[in-house]
Amino acid sequence: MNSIDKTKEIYIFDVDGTLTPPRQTISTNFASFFTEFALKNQVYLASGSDLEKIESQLPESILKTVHGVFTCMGNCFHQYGKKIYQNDFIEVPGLREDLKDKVLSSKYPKRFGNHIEDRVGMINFSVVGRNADQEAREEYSSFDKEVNERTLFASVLNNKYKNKVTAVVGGEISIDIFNPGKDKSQVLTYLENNAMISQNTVINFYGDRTEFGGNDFALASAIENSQYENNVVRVESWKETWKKILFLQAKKI
Ligand code: M1P
Repeated sequence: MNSIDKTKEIYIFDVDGTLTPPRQTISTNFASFFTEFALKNQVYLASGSDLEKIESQLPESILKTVHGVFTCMGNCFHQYGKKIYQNDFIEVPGLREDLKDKVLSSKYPKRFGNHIEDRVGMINFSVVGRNADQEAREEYSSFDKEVNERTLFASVLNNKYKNKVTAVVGGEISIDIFNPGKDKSQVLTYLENNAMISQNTVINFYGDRTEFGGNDFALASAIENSQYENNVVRVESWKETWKKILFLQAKKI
């Protein structure tokens, strides 16, 4: 972690799809660039994933330099190597049965196991299964793009369990499920409640799923509707994130 006091401007980055391809390691060149960037700026990470996965994707140079890592949709926060808080998921009767039924009923033909992954304050659900290898991920992702399975199933859950759970799409093969409000908007709430930002702070947020129904949407809209000057940047990939950071830096010179 660096100790620059730059409460005037902060940067929040999603991880999968924004700094790395989903569940893959960050590119070496981008990692060097991003480490330098994090040394000079106040940077936070905000992922749907858990710390163990993020640690396998990003080098220590980044994880030690950033000001904090929000994981599991903001249900857990790590700073200076310590866990600062975590929320529990409140179970909803019938939900797990519906997830199991979906694994059985989906028209996608292959299953690789680990379909319902419990994380801090949330569940990550995948029809193809989290044990799918890269080839199987890509195959499922093409199927999902054609039939929109994840978005449709997330809507089914959101209708059926209104006020009890929210389901959103992130990454390539899964959906994130949590209790209402226990989404990435918790990042902004935490920074505000702990005086980590001030009235004059400019908040920059980079995410690949900032659209409605995506797992960056809640944070993107909380920032956009806040009192703070902000830039919410939607990207298609880590390469675009890199380009957009460079563009922003060029504008500031
Ligand atoms: O950030 C959202 C999700 O990104 C990845 O999703 P998938 O495995 O579907 O590609 C994973 O990191 C997942 O854990 C995370 O919730």
